[in-house]
Amino acid sequence: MVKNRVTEILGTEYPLIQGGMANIGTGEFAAAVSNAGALGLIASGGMDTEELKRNIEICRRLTDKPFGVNIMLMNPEADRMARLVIEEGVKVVTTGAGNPAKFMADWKAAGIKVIPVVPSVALGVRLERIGADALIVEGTEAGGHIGELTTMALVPQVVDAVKIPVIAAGGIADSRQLVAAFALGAQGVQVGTCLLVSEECPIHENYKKAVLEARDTDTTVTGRIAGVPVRILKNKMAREYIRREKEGADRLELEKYTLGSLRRAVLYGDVKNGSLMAGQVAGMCNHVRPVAEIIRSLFSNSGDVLERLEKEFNRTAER
Ligand code: TUI
Repeated sequence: MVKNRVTEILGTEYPLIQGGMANIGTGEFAAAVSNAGALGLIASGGMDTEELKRNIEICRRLTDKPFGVNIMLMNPEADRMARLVIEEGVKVVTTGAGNPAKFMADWKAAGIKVIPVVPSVALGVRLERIGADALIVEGTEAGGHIGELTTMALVPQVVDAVKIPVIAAGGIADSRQLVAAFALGAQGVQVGTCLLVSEECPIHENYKKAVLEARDTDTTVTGRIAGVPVRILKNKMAREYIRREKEGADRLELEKYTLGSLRRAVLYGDVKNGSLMAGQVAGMCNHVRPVAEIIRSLFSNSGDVLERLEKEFNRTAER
């Protein structure tokens, strides 16, 4: 059992946050994650403000445990959503795909715990200065919209630059990676891909099957040229996107194409023309299990990892 600054901030049993996966993090799914002892997140990316409000209501009906809302800052309704989370008394807000600075003062005044995703030291330092309670430091191994740096390189650099707790994301699907994240100085983790293959995850069965069958090299990054890098499973859509991009399609057109195609994958299981967002750990997510079991085993197996490390290091010292 881990009790630390992150569980304190989140009010959860485990220092673990569900990634804010657009079109996937519904009120129902967030409640399943919260009921398992972690922080479920309602992902507003791909929703409008009314849908977000409905999903908050659904989540509240299904759990009395803490949950949060992820505001995807590229969402055209981000401003309205920023006000809604205050009106609704949401306790934890995470942000992604941009700089949430303009919302910070209002959120802090409302007593919200604000945990932005940052892809760099500079943004982390800036957001700590204006009141962030913790940072989710996400490496490029993650699925969806990503930064340039790896979890391994970025997490310790942010840890050294800030005083607030760091939550590592990107490349975490089992206890070895969980322990590694803590070894880098993180005090919590955010996971997404390993929850895609949970029983409760509301993605279409075809999407789930594609993640279950994916190998280590099966993700690729679209949107690098347009400046909106998004990690997805390789398929016809990925090839088509990269072709359009090379032909000079503009950023707005590509963004619309991606979000529309994410919905095609999540809701209709179109694994050819849909955008199957997933992280590099997809290759090790091979079994469908209940959310509670996935989360429990991440932490309960960490004892074995630590024991092995201890032995390994002692043996090395004896030589
Ligand atoms: O946001 C994510 N992952 C996402 S959002 C999403 S929906 C989408 N669909 C199509 C195009 C774009 C988005 C799918 N996956 N993760 C958190 C994250 N945030 N990763 C990287 C960042 C980030 C990038 C730049 C955060 C801040 C940032 O700041 C730039 C600035 O303005 O300083």
